[in-house]
Amino acid sequence: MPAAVALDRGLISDPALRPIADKIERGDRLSTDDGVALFASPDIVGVGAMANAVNRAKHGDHVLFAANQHINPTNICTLRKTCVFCSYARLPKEDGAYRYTLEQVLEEAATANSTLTREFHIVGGLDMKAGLAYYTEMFRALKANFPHVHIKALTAVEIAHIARIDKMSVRETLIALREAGLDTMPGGGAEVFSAGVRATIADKKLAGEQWIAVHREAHQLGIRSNCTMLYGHVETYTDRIAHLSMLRDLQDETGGFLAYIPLAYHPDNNELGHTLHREGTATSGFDDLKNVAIGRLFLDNIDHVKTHWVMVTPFISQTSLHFGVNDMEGTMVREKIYHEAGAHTAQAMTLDAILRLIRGARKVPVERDALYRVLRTFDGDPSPDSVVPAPTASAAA
Ligand code: V47
Ligand code: SF4
Repeated sequence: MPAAVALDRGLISDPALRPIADKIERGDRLSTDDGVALFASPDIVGVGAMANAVNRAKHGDHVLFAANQHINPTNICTLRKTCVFCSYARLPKEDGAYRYTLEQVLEEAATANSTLTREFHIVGGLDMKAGLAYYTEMFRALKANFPHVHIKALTAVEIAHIARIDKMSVRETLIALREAGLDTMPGGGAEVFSAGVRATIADKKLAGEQWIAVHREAHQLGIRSNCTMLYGHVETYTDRIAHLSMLRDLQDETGGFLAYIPLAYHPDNNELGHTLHREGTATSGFDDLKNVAIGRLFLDNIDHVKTHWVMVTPFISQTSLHFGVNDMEGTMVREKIYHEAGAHTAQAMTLDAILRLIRGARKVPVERDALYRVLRTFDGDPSPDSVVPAPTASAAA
């Protein structure tokens, strides 16, 4: 059951939100109808105020971030033609296709020794030549060379793909990957679980129920994971809430999700963006803020809601800290997936820029590790600053 939270009712102007506010004040769980009503409401201030109150009750003014490095080892993907929202994947012989050798992965990871990096976030395509041995060798070598760095790797879709290639069960695959060094799993590959939406944007991808089943298996083995939702394409409000309900149900069952991250769809260089005539556009700030706020309100059993500044800009990410978010995707090195899809943000953010963003929102930055343990709190704010630097692409941490 969620905790009862006091609200400033004066901030809520839409009468349709009043019964929802009553539930939050009583500590009652929101229904799917409530979730849809939240998305349908134009009262962004009211929705945000409720999410902010719930978030502050859980986390006070603290905003977490972790220094991480993204590694995308292969963009070769068997679903290249059917995930029509993806700009990153290539067929094996297509221009721009790549698969890193172990040496290339280690070379890319090498910056972890001279930066604050404490987490490698490793995801890529469904490459027929990247089976279990490719990843176990990679994880063993990364652990040998960077023993202090946590490995968050492989979406549920990639795990199921490796299991298929190597003719193993998902459970056996997870156990073998864990033995090689996998610590936790990221939340990608979820997109939107609705069968109708999946048939349109990700036909042939692991079904929603199967995505949930892989995470259930991981949680039962003690492997924690994240969860996501890709919003802003063809999905309806009902689809979004059905998706969040499936995540909430699994969390009730296992408690294995660490964080929820809504992912804003980027329409450049992919077939879906072209079909929808959306190239060069982005999701609206209104929808970006609604998605984090409703994630916070509906997913009452997931502690952390994370904003991904690469996708929504550092400026929306900063504002989202007052709309229910308590966690920021940290300093990152060389992200590729959204930059192929038209994200114009930098590919890395310095520690100083992250601190300024968080402090600029009058919040307290807290560095965490990959399992959300606090590493250091950046107390005090010498100069609360309304001027936020645009992050530079040049340096990480
Ligand atoms: O599953 C692909 C998305 C996801 C596009 O767990 C796109 O901490 C927008 O899940 N526009 C992978 N999104 C990334 C991911 C993630 C990111 C940050 C943190 C964590 C975490 C997980 O990227 C894919 C898909 O949903 N994606 N193409 C696109 N054109
Ligand atoms: Fe492949 Fe993932 Fe892109 Fe789909 S979203 S084509 S599975 S890399």
